[in-house]
Amino acid sequence: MGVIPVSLAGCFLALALILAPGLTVTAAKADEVTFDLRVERGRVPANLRLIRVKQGDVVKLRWSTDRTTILHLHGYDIEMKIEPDAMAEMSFTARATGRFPVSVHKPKQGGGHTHDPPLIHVEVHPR
Ligand SMILES: [Cu+2]
Repeated sequence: MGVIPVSLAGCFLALALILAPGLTVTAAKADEVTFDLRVERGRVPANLRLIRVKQGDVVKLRWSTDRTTILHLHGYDIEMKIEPDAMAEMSFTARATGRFPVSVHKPKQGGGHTHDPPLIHVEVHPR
């Protein structure tokens, strides 16, 4: 009597192994990639100024800062205010390929805003 459950378990194991490669491919098509970015005196460390991801990735940019700053991811057009002592997450699916700057918005007298040179660039590469 004890033999049957054991062979059944073996059967399930074989099935799982057959399915595994398919699952791996699916996961590789939509990676979730997270970057921790610290803005200090209006700058991001040099080694983090170019973020490279693949098309389809779910990208999470986790920002922290030493002063209140308004960020704008161009192209994807995400604007976000980040403040000291709080982590702010900028999350998007990288559908469009290209090179997209994240710049700081500063209110301009008489309306509108100005852009400083970009803090970082996000490069979305075709898969
Ligand atoms: Cu802008």
